[in-house]
Amino acid sequence: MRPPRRGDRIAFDNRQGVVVLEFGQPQVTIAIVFGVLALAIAVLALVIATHAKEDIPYEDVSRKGYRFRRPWLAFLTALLVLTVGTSFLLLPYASGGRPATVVKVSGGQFYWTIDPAVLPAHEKIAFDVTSVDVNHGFGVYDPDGRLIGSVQAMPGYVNDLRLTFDKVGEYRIRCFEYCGLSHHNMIASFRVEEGRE
Ligand SMILES: [Cu+2]
Repeated sequence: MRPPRRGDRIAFDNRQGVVVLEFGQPQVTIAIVFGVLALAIAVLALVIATHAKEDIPYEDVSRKGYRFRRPWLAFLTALLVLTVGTSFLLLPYASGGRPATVVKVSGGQFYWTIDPAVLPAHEKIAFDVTSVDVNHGFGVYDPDGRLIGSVQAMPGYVNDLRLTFDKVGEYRIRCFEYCGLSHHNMIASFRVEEGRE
């Protein structure tokens, strides 16, 4: 196989963890909405610029503007309370009792220890994550290579990550925090199996 040259197309394999943007994904929707809004604002500015004929007294403009300010402030306040309030319901922090299965995870330069390394499917599992030296990042990938959870592994602290696995198979761990020369080699795995034992 010849070495790649400029202008070559590089084919990414989706299973390698590279996400291909497609319609229906939130990033694409956000890009379209943002683009349409930006275009609308640009057209509005153009219309205003071409239709402006003469100066309007400042008092006329400010009177109209101030009438609008109070309801606008009320609207923004309501929106803020609603969005912040809703986000509190969706906080991804551990809640409820301690799950039956607790996995001890420890990161070190440059390895992971995971005990136990075979876990039951369909039940909540607590990962007690810590580090023996520097900060590491505990990132969990499902058998399809999708990131499903992560938490910092910090020396002197135990961080609690709770996950429920619905797919059986091999789950991969990758380090998420640059921790030294062999950081990229900090790959480990555990298995998820149907039922207990
Ligand atoms: Cu690392």
